[in-house]
Amino acid sequence: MAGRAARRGCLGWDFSTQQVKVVAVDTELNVFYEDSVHFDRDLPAFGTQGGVHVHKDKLTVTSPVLMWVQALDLILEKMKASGFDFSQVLALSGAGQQHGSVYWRAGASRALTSLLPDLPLQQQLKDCFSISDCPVWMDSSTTTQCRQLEAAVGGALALSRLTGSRAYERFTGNQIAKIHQQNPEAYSHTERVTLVSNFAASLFLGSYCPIDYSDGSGMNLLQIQDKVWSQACLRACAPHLEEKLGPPVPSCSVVGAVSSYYVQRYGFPVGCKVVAFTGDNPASLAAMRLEEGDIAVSLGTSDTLFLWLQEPTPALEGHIFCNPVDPQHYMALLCFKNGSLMREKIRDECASGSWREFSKALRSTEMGNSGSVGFYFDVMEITPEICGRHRFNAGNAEVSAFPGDVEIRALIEGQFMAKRIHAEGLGYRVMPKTKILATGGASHNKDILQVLADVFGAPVYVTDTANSACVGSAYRAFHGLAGGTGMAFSDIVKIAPNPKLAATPSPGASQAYEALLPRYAELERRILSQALGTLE
Ligand code: 5FX
Repeated sequence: MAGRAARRGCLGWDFSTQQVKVVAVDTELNVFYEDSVHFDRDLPAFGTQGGVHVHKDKLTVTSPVLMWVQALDLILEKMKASGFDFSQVLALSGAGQQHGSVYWRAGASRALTSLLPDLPLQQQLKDCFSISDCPVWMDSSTTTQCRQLEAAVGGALALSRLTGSRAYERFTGNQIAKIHQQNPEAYSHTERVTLVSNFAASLFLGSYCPIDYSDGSGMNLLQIQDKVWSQACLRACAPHLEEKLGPPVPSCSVVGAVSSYYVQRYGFPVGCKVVAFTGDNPASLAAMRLEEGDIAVSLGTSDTLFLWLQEPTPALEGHIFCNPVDPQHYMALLCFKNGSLMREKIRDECASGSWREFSKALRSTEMGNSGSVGFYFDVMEITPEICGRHRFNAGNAEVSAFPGDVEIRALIEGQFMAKRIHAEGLGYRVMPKTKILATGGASHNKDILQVLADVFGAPVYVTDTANSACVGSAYRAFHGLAGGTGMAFSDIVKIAPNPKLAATPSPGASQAYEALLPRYAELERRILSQALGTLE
């Protein structure tokens, strides 16, 4: 314990959907302490499932704000009880589930700035919120508000060009609009609206912390190029919103020092810096140390792509956020719903449920699958909005079935071609220095990763992303400590352990996919237009 207690470092927090987590990272960038408070298990009085309440309409999903406050009390007490030496904390930062919003009642600022060190936060902040159940990212009840917002700015694409995304139900502007429309009194009694990320940062600062550019990009309110609130979007969502949000700040800003509450109650050093908190996805990008031209692929239940972009072209799908570690650049997020569940289904159907057989099929078939292309969307896909299975032979004729090994390669090639095509649709280009970072269940399968390397024509590395939002937050705290905007993040994190190389492109890969990629894109358009019934 003594050795651990003496380590100087930064804390990285994650206020995620199901728990609050913290890691402590030392100056060599090694994680030396981890702790968590799990909402359902450790705070059962709030009665959440998976950290949320799903309401009767099945669309409204909220979390109690006081559960988050109490979780912070609890985790700090746990750390203290375990002997964690807060006096060695140089700086802290954190992440929050994206899009969720917290409504601070008029007068809350006073309570926040005058916290008494002998009482828990929860006791002192219990009357500080005008809405007790905060809408979170799983909420999808704001379709009306989405259409209103898009109409107000000239359509979905116009909104995407302005804010990085078309209107999404979970995006905060639409959530705020719903609260203003359905609960105008609570809205008018709100002096400040924060995201989950800057709500958590405000607890540490003991005053309102600004929204950072990167998490602010998940609101349908921020002009991602100019980094200012869009007056048209603010107007369309709710009155007096600009003053309730406060001006946004670069993600690597030092926003102040921890409140004296933490100094006196837990022994944090006076002046311990707080670096702006951001969203969990931007924080994970920081943990993976993505750089320009890199792409991270999380191969889980659904597949997610993070991209580092210099010049984004916002589209009707995916999200462009301001980059959390470099304010001149951007990141993109793309979700593909048919990920591992689809791979497992085809494994069961075509490889007797065996990954070994599945891999054998990938090895025994050729890059490009002799022209056979497949789309496998058993559940309605997000990117693009297509459902069903569609198979095409080399002559672009739709066929009803493929031999098992062809089916397996068509699935994996199709999944990765879709990722490349949709990433390119947002302005991404593979560069000579591009790295692909793979994480998640399927990243353990070398043969799947080989197809990924071949389709993108870039080396694939595997990386462990356990606690990535926390670790990325701790890295960001070091970055803020070293000067933030004036210092390259990559210089700060270069001593962190490197990801492991798992696959390099096979000879001839770029030729094999050069022709196949546009064909895949064309066939996708064909299926989409058939689905829309617009094909003559
Ligand atoms: C991203 O847009 C999301 O909605 C989720 O990944 C949340 O950030 C999860 F916390």
